[in-house]
Amino acid sequence: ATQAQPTRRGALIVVEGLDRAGKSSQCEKLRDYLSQQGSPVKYIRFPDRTTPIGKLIDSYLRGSSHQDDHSIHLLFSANRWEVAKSIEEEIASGTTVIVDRYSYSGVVYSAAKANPTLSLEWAWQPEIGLPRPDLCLFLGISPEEAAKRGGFGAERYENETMQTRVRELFRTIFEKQNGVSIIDAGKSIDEVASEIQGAVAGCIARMDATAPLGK
Ligand code: DGP
Ligand code: NA
Ligand code: NA
Repeated sequence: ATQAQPTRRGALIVVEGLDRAGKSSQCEKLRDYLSQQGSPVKYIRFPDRTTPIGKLIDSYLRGSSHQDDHSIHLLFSANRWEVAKSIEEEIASGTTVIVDRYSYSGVVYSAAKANPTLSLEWAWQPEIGLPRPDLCLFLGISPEEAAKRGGFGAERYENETMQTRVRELFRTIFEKQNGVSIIDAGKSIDEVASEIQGAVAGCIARMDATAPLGK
């Protein structure tokens, strides 16, 4: 009898970046690319504004409600925890999951507020134990290039002071983080897409798809 093939799990691919770096359109392109290759693939984004917790986050981001900095931080984290199990199940069943923003945005945007009791270290704690990405792609963009792509949107955090701090903190955490691919998102959409495809193909080729997803 032929021996059963061990189940190959999917990869967990996280895409991070500043506002206006083109994250969402690149995530869609990556999803289409992988599915054309015949890989089962799912694209999700955080915050997921559709859940009850997500609705609180949405109202906060639109400026319709106020939240204590720690409280909103924990809600963003809870919004990831509420789908953690379903991410693990998708991955275990062989589906590659592309995630638009994850724990890195989580810690960086909160710590950027320079609230004296909300350090990067504090901000990491509720993220510990979430599914660990196999690859994180960081879409970097200069302030000049971002400005060319239009003005700031109306949401909370979309202002010069916040974006400058967020840029610095992303740099700080990605300097010491392994498994991060820094992509120059100032290039053309197609150039960025092909760099992303190369990094993802490399990750999938290197990873041990018979070992479970990390935490
Ligand atoms: P987006 O829908 O991707 O534009 O994200 C909405 C905004 O929320 C964006 O400015 C980044 C910010 N954000 C995303 N995740 C988190 C998080 O976990 N914590 C905090 N404080 N902000 C976040
Ligand atoms: Na945004
Ligand atoms: Na976005």
